[in-house]
Amino acid sequence: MLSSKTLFSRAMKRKKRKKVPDGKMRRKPVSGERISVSKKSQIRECNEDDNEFGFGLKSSAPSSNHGVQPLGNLYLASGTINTRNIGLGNMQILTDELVLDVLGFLDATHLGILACVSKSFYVFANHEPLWRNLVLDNVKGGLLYNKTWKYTYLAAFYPSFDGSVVDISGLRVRDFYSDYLFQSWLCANLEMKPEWLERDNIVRRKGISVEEFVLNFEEPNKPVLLEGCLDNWVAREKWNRDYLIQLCDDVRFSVGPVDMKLEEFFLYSDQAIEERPLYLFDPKFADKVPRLGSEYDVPVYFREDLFGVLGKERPDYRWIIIGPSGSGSSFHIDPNSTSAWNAVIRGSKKWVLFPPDVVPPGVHPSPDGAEVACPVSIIEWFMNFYAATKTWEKKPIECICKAGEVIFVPNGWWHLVINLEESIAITQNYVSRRNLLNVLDFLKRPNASMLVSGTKDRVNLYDKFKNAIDASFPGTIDQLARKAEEKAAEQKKLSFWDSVSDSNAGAFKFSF
Ligand SMILES: O=C(O)CCC(=O)C(=O)O
Repeated sequence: MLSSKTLFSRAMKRKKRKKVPDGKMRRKPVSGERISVSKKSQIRECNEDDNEFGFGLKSSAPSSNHGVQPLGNLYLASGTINTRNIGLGNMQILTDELVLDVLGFLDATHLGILACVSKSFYVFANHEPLWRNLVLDNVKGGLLYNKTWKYTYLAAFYPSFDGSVVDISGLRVRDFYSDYLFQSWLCANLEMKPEWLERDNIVRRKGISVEEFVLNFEEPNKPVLLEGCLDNWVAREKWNRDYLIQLCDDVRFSVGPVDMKLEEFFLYSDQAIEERPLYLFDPKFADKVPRLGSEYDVPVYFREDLFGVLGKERPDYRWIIIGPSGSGSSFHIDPNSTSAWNAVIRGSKKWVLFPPDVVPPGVHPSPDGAEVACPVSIIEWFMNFYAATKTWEKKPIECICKAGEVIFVPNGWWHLVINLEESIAITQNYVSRRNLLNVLDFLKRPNASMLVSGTKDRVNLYDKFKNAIDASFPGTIDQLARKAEEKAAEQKKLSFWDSVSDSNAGAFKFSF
């Protein structure tokens, strides 16, 4: 691994704060940079020589990150110079993150000028996520990705710029040590380790009845992987790149903060090597291209969809999801306390799920649940936190969901998803009678205006939904509330008997 030759301070964990209710799952642009040939081969050597952690790089790992090395290497270097500090002048006291935050205020021209000031500023000012932000903030209309974010920017704003002749590796700077920049590069270029993919402990079912699904999974709020329920989907047969590009033509889909045509998105995803690749995640896909909506059917288990009573006022509930290998969704709980199903049409996805009472390691929700601080990227979570789950009493549920399979994500469960190859999926969030009371409770919370998502009217959603349910299904809410009370009383009785009886011996337990 990154052993004696490449000492990387693994304790350094980068965190991002994310507001939960902002769409179903949104992410901020971050990271992605390069490594020099020698550094790359150094790490490869390390992998072969000393496999303590076994990190492997993607074969597509580019050949330059401007020579940035992890800070630990400084202690083994013959000299004590860190070019990072010398070239930053008075700014050297700032952390790398802060330097990048400051540079994030600059426009492209000033970033370009700053890159000429010193070797250190050259490295910082070429940090790809800075250019990614500049592109995403400024390029309107067609986004034609061109090798790197910096060259994409230049090609968009300087028509005389000839991207075909540039060398994307850039300059290599000697004696530059930075854990932040190194980790950012590493996370963009790491292969998923086999042991991150090994655990497969989800219950799988094929051909079960709706009653079995409700009894064994929906009612007890447990995940399940359902096989064979997409067999009749037109989407399974037809949806591939060429078909979708032709069908969707000039239609633009939501890709993080920008809208892209499918052709543009695939142009990007074929080239990008990023820690957090852009992800196409569009809730309006079926309005934009009605054929997309008619080429799949809601699996039989999920047909009760009570938010339907709100008609056009219902919160966003279905998404088409397309992303390259490495893209995905970092830890979150689904919006409005809904449950969800996620069907993989092409590709495959690694899932990690924790029950509602277990906050995943490395994830820190604010007390009101409105914000979550978590590692910058999914890959960083695997690198720094996955191993911790091995010793946890409550192990996560994990699986790889392949094309043709559907996962049921019960309400309140934390989940993280990473695409192991380019994937196309459909997901829907829904409310059935099993989680209606949860959803109503959620919508009624005092900070609902911060928590409710997917709709413009966050404050009145509770009243609107409750009234619409009362009108369409009179008495249902009271009936469910009575059932819930009975169940709670039953459970209380059971736990009383558990506490006074020795369940193994079937006898009373006396404690003095
Ligand atoms: O990236 C994915 O496919 C998972 C999406 C997800 O977690 C969600 O829709 O809640």
